[in-house]
Order: sequence, then structure tokens, then C-alpha cells
Amino acid sequence: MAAEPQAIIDLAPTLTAEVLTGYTGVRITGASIPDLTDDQIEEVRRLVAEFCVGVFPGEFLTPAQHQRFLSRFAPLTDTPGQDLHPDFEHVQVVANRGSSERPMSGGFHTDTCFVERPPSFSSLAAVEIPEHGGDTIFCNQYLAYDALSPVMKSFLEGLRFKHVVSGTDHPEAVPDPVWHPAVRTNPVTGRKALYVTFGARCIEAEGMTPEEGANLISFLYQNSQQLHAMYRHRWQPGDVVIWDNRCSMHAAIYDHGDQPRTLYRVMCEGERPFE
Ligand SMILES: O=C(O)CCC(=O)C(=O)O
Repeated sequence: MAAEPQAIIDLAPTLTAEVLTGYTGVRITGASIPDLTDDQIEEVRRLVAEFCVGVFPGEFLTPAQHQRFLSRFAPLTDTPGQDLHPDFEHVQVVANRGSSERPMSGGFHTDTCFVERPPSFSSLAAVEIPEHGGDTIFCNQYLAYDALSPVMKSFLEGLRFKHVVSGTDHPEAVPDPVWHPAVRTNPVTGRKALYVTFGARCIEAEGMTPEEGANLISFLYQNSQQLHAMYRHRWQPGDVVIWDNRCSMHAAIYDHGDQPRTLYRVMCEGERPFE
């Protein structure tokens, strides 16, 4: 069962964390990112792993500072086959995709799940933000796992899903499909989370027929999208948001029409998922 929600958590004397919903998302203030001590970085790691998403308002990081921030958690990594910023080795430019004709949403996903060791943390920094619209929504995969019946939990024990790439700039640079456990343990919290993503990337359940696997994956994916398990981030200039891909999914909302929307993404390495 999830622990009782709590509102304010005191960390080191200079750092304050305010939980943004019942269980998901935490705003971290009190020290600017470039000044965080090693102890505070460890507190941030623990908070983001616990609440899935950390929000740092008003940081206005340079790309170099953004890369440095993520590199303090683990070496930086990139999505194979994805173009990067011409001047910054590990910055991916996430730009626009609004349309005044047809607003839409990106699908919930966990980043770069189609490699042996998917990124642990990803982070977006606001570069150019619409006046309204263009939010990012996160869902809490601990809660998605906790919501399953004991029968389903035991069915998922030892089960693996096949992950493949979709929607990349250079498909030829992408590695072969990989198998990951349907349920993974976050090494920071020791808690189990459902590790699933949309059907175009999570394509098969080991030992099951295609229909069985597709239905199971679809059910688990839908089960992950419960309102009480979500945090919706409304971007403000200077924001930096970091999330733990091992216990969350996220989706962009492209409802900002023709307003520019540019975010820079940086990710760091994770371990091979384990149950
Ligand atoms: O644009 C966003 O808000 C999210 C971007 C995203 O889905 C990603 O970086 O994986």
C-alpha cells in the first residue's frame, strides 16, 4: 500500500520539498541547482525516486549546467537514433509540435525503454514556454502496481515484455529489441513499479499469444493512467523538471497551438531493469 500523503518534507537546512499532489511530484526549493551539495543531490535522488517527479522552479540553467546536474546522478546517456543539440553533446531539443488545427497529446511513455539499460533519470529544462498549454503529465507507476490485485501481481511475477523503438530520427542506429520485466524494483526506494509503455513500443509478453500479450499490455497501460496517480506540470520560464523513468511515465500535451514551445532534455544512465 502507498504511504499516507505528506505535504512538506524538511531536508538539509537549505532544501525544502513540497509534495504537489497526494503521491506524485515534489517541488524542491531552497538552493539553486548549480549550488547543490553532494548530500543534497542524494536527497534529490531519494525524493525523485519516491515521488517520481521533481520540480525546480526559476532555475534558468544553461545547457552546460543542465548536463552537469544530471551527470551528478549517473553518467549521461542519449536515445540511440535521436538527433542532439549541435553544440551540447547530451542535450536533445524537444520543440513545438503544437497545432492550432488539431490539438493532441503525446502518449504516456517511459524514456528509451528499448535499450538494455534504459535511463534512470530524465530532465527537461524550459527554454521557450507557451503562455498557456503545452503541459507535461506524469503518472506514478508504483501506484499502478499497487492497484493490481494479488492475483495479477503474482501472474506478472517473472513475466517479461519485449520493447522496441518507435518514432526515431535514425532507425538504423537503434539496437535489437530487448526484454524487460513487467514489474521492476526501483533500487533507490526498493519499491516495485509497473514497467510498461504504449503498445507500439511494448509489443509482446513472453510465452503468451500475440492477442493475450496485446490485451494484457493494453490493460496495464490503461491501469497506469489513473487520475489520482498523476501530476500535471504547467511550465513556467526557468523551470527544470526531473523524473525517474523506473517508476513513472510521462506525456506531453500539444494543445498550445502555434505558440513556440522548446524544452531541452538531458538523461543519465540507469541499471538493467530487475524485478
Ligand atoms: O515535451 C514534453 O513535455 C515531454 C517530452 C517527452 O516526452 C520526452 O522527452 O520524452
